[in-house]
Amino acid sequence: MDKEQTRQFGYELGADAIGFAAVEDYQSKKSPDPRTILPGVKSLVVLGYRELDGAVESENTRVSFASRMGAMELSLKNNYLMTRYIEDHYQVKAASIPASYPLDMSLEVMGLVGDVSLRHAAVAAGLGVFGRHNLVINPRFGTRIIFTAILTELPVDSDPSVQKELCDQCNLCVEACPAQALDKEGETDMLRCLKVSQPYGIGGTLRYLRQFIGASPEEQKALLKDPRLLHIYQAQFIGFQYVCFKCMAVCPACIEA
Ligand code: B12
Ligand code: SF4
Ligand code: SF4
Repeated sequence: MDKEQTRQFGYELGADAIGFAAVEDYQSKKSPDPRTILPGVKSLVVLGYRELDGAVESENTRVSFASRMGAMELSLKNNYLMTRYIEDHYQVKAASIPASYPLDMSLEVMGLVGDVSLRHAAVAAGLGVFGRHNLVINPRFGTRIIFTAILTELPVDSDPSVQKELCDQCNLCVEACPAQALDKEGETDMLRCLKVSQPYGIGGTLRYLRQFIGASPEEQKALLKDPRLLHIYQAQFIGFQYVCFKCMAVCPACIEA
């Protein structure tokens, strides 16, 4: 694959960072083998989209998430266009891996493991290194970046990995986490994070439904006016999922003041 031509195509679409990895350099123990997605896979193209500073730092997380939705929408379309470009241009098969959803919701993983671990893919493609918050820090955009990937049948050499240690262990992310989900080094307590960062996701919805089912008719009338129901509505139908961005927002790595 002509990396530079492909990179150029991606930048023109609006991606902020693009890297390439040979499939053998992508190692994520918990994730499915990428050959279960594309049997002839030989490489990954990884794309990064920066988060907007005003949005990620805002205490109004509706604004933060609306901006994330913009990045996700742009990335979904771009990933499709770039995958199509690779298939057409090189006459090979390629598969588009979006930023976050849909996820495997089977009992074994319950939506906690992506089809491709985009952090491990980003590291393999030279787009960053893991920090104390278990997120990937990019040398240009710091933690304020989300990723997508494309699996392709074309062999490529991986881009040079980031050698510099970008996390200075300042611990700001650990201290700022309202769920204490980062206390143990090298592991995010997923359930703690989920409960606080997605209060109106599946967990919050089930809590509301259980309460509703067990309530008297009078209590049910009151529960129908509970603001939680409207929050759940926004989360489910509009897609407003995360209300916490603290570990991204406080990380000073590679962010100019
Ligand atoms: C499921 C999921 C979650 C779950 C579970 C997270 C988890 N621990 O994996 C929950 C809901 C908790 C979650 C929370 C968040 N998420 Co999330 N999430 C995902 C998703 C969809 C799948 C992740 C996955 O497959 N995990 C399972 C396996 C791969 O994890 P693992 O092997 O156990 O690796 C973990 C540790 O072992 C450790 N680790 C592994 N190797 C190494 C190596 C070193 C050196 C170190 C220090 C650590 C380390 O890091 C991982 C985190 O626990 C990805 C998108 C994707 N497809 O990758 C986004 C993704 C990881 N999420 C992202 C973000 C931004 C968030 C949040 C900030 C929420 C928000 N507001 O956006 C928080 C951050 C939580 C945190 N600090 O860890 C971004 C990260 C971007 C980045 N710059 O790194 C991703 C990549 C989405 C995207 N498209 O960009 N997420
Ligand atoms: S998203 Fe919020 S709750 Fe989850 S790890 Fe980051 S700071 Fe903690
Ligand atoms: S906030 Fe500090 S400790 Fe946490 S990842 Fe960023 S640089 Fe590392």
